[in-house]
Amino acid sequence: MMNTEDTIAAVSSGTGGAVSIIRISGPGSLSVSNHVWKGGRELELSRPRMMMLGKIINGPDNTGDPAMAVYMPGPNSYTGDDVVEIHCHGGALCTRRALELVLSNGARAAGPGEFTYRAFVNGKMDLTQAEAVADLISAHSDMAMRMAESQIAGRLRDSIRTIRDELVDMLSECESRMDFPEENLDWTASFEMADTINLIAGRINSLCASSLEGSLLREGVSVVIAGRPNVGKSSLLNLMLGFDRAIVTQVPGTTRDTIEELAHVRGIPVRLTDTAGIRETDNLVEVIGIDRSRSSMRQAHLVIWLLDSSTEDIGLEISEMQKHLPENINVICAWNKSDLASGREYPSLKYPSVQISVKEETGIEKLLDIFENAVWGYPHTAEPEFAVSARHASLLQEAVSSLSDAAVRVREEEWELAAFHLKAAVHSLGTITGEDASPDVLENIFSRFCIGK
Ligand SMILES: Nc1nc2c(ncn2[C@@H]2O[C@H](COP(=O)(O)OP(=O)(O)OP(=O)(O)O)[C@@H](O)[C@H]2O)c(=O)[nH]1
Ligand SMILES: [Mg+2]
Repeated sequence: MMNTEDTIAAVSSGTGGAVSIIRISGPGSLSVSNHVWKGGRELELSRPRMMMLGKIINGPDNTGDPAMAVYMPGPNSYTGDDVVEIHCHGGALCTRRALELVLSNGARAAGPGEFTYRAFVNGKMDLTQAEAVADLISAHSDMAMRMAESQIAGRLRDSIRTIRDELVDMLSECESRMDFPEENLDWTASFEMADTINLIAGRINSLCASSLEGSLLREGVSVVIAGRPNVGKSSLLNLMLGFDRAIVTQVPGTTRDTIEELAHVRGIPVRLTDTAGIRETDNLVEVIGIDRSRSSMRQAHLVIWLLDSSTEDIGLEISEMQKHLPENINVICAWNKSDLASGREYPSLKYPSVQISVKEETGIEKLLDIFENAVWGYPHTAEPEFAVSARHASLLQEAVSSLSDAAVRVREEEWELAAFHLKAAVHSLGTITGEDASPDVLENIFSRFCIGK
C-alpha cells in the first residue's frame, strides 16, 4: 500500500489552463517548496491559507517566473498533512518545469488519488466520501453531481455508521450473553432482538434500492435511435442534443455509420446513438452501416424506434419494425412526421408509443416522459435520497443476508452463531465506509482516481 509518511507532489490542475497548480503534501512540503518558491516573506511565517506572491526559483540568480504559493498546515488541509500549493503559469512546459523542480527537491511524484487517499487515512473523510470525490469529477449531469455532493457531505456515511453502531451494540449483548449465561442481567428478550435485526435489515435494503439510480447516474444509459431510412432519426438526434451533429437530408440512406454523443435528458446522462436506417440494400457501405445499427440495438438499454406517420403502408411500417427489433429489449415507438398525417389512427402496439413531429417539435415532451419512466422503471418524481454504487450495493446485500442468519440464531438463543453473523454484517458495512476495507479494496478504489486528486 502507498506510503503515507513521505512528501508527495503532483499537478492538480487540468492540462491546458492558464494557471497550473502544483500540490505538495507531507511533512516536507514546506522545506521542498522553500527550495522552489521564494516570496517577500517565508511561507511558514505567512498567514495559513493565504496566497502569497513570489517567484519560482530556477537557477542561481533566482529570477524566476512569478508564482503564488499558499501554505495549509495540517490537519486543516485537504489531505490532513501540511500542504503547499504553488500556482504558476499554465502551459505544458512551464508546468512540467515547476513540477520537476519540486520533485528534484525532495518530493515524490504522487500516484492516482494519492492526496485523497491520505485524506482518508488521516480521517478527513471516510471511503464513501472519497469515492464521491471521484464521482463528482466524472459527473455528467446535474443530478449525478448533486448525488456526489450529498455523498461528500457524508449522508451515506452517516446512515451506514448509525446502523453499524446499532449492530455493534447488539453484538456486545450477544457476547455478554455468551460470557455470562447464568447472570440473567437485564437482557432484551430474544424475539425482540430478532425483530430489531430484521428491521435493520429492512433499512439496509432500502439503501440498496438506490443502486439503480447510482448506476444510471454514474454510467448513464445507452439509447439507440433506430428505424427505416428517412424516418427522421438524425433529426431527432440533433433535436435531443440541441445542435446539428448528424447530417439530415431527404435522401433515404443518409446516415451510414453510427453516431454516438453524450446528452442529458431530464437530468439523466445518456449515450445517444443515431444509426443507419434499416432496409434491404446492395450497397456495401450501407450494409456495413446496417450491421452496426443492429449491434448497437442489441447493446442498448433502450431503443427509440421511429416510424413514419406519413407512410402509405402503415402495416409494412409496423411489420418491418417487428422484423428488425431484437428480442427482449426496451423499446419506445415514436410515430414521427405527424405534421404530415393529422388525424390518422394507428394500430396499438405492444410497446409504449407516442406521436411526434421533430420538425414542429410536438410530442417531444411526451416522448421524454415515456423515456424517463422506462429508464427508472417506475414513475419518477422525486430525486433519490441516495445513489449507492455497485460496490456499496453488493456489500449492503451481504450485510442483509448475514443479518437474516443472525436473526434466526438470536431467536434460537444460539448466541455464539448470532454473534458470528452480526460480526459479518458489521464487517460488510465497515468495508463500505472503510474501517474494515482491505488494502486490495483501497487500492482498487484509489487507482481509479486521476493523478493530482
Ligand atoms: N415533415 C417532416 N419532415 C421531417 C420530420 N423529421 C424529419 N423530417 C425530414 O425527413 C427527412 C429525413 O430526415 P433524417 O433525419 O435525415 O432521417 P433519417 O432517419 O436519419 O434517415 P437516414 O439517415 O437516411 O436513415 C429530412 O428531409 C427531414 O427534414 C418531421 O417531423 N416532419
Ligand atoms: Mg440519418
